[in-house]
Amino acid sequence: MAVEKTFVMIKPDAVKRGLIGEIVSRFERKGLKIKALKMVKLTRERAEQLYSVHRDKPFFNDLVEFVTSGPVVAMVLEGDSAISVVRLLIGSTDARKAAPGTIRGDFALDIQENVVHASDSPESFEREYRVFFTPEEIE
Ligand code: FUP
Repeated sequence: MAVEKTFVMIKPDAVKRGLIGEIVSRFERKGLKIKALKMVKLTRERAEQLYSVHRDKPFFNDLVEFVTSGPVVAMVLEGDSAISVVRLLIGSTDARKAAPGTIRGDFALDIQENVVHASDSPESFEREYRVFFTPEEIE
């Protein structure tokens, strides 16, 4: 058993639609532990830092505009194989193709406004959580 931490962000579309409770509840019901959680409005600089791997992509500017369009909810979750388990729970990036029963599959119909973000590797977790939290805050 490998206990891991992962970073999740509920995006502005889901916050505006009143889905925070529903989404947090799915992670809790799965058995993941909430180590830290906060609601904030991202600055442009922090959004660019979060999505730095996509800096050269054609959708980068739109993506930064979208994630700064309203508050987001950032959290660190912990559990056995948390990174891959959370990726399974959220479903495919393109919500039109996300399986029913997944968060994106149940609540979204778009590749950009896809409700939630989650780290895809231990390396992205280490980089992404630091956009919102200090190491002491997630102990
Ligand atoms: P994911 O890890 O599932 O969030 O997916 P990616 O890292 O591939 O993409 C990051 C974000 O870029 C997605 F949440 C949405 C956005 N995106 C677009 O807006 N257009 C695209 O064609 C691909 C991704």
